[in-house]
Amino acid sequence: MTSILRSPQALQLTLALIKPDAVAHPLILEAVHQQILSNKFLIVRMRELLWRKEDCQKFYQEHEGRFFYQRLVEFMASGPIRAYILARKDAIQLWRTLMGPTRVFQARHVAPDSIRGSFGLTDTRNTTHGSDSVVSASREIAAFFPDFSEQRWYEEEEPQLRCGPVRYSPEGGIHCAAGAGDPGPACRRPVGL
Ligand code: 3AN
Repeated sequence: MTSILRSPQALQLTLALIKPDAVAHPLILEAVHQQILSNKFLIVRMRELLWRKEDCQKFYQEHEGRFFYQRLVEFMASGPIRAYILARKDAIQLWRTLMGPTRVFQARHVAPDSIRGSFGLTDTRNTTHGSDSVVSASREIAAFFPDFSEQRWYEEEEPQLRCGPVRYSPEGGIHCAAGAGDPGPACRRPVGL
């Protein structure tokens, strides 16, 4: 973890995943992407990947032994997923609110317009994942984006993104600071689709 002091205004980072049930459906995938944009998240990085079962097991190890663990691990390795680093003020809490409750029946009941309330199929196939704390966001971002340095991002990109102007690239699906002549590392780096 970085030890740099952050302004109270600093953007917060979170890891968001779109799970195989949603990536398999282009309209749902696009709808979730649009929810990210319309809720004013900045997309810092994005990639699509196939997850190996061992990586799923490691990621979800806190749930090892629970009745749904095996099912969850098999499912998450069953098809492509999309991973995002999202930035926003209170990104962690806001993304979790947008996702809705873990259990789809509950999501449909108490948060029918949430992502899981709208698109979730079952408690396992529940469309999205989001980090639940600053510590887990750092760990999860590092798991999916090993080349991403949170410290460097806070030093170099965060101030520009926070103070704007910001440009969204529909081709790359990410936001970049648009002020300087140089588009910044996020825009220079090819998106791993
Ligand atoms: P969340 O993703 O809402 O933070 P966690 O971290 O408790 O929820 O659970 C991780 C994942 O495990 C969930 N997204 C869901 O796919 C699966 N899961 C959690 N609880 C259940 C359950 N009772 N039945 C089936 N799958 C579950």
